[in-house]
Amino acid sequence: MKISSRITKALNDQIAMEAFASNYYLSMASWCEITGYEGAANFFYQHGDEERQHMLKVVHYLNGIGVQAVIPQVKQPPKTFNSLESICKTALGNEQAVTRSINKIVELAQKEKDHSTFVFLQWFVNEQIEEEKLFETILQKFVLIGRDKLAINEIDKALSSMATPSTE
Ligand code: OFO
Repeated sequence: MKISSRITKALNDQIAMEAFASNYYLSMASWCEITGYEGAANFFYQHGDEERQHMLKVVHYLNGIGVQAVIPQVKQPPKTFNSLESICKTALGNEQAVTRSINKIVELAQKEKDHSTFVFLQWFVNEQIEEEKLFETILQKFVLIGRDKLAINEIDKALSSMATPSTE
């Protein structure tokens, strides 16, 4: 099957974006672990694994249609963060950027009548709705529970229970 060079490039860029997201969550997890936020560390380690699965989905899609995927160099994410809340805000902002990127490829696939890529991307469209909702829900907890030490401890525990192993 043939897909255009523009779509090939966009999908390879998406591989790089998912790889960076995976590394970014890994850095967040590592900071949480060293800072003593055990629950949040679990959550972000697991989320980093999920992003790697997203990256692999695109790799397999391209290879499956006979277009060799480009495995990117991964940029270094920030090493330190200000607080658990600021991490979650950054995560939401990053997810919104991923949503914009997916939407752009969907629009390109529509424009080029590339039905295969269009259908492939539907999973990502739905996933991004979930991803944004997830971080909005977590951020709401800071408003509802608070930001003092006890509240942060509660939120850390809540994050741990949200760290379910991914099936995707
Ligand atoms: Fe890949 O969903 Fe988050 O970024």
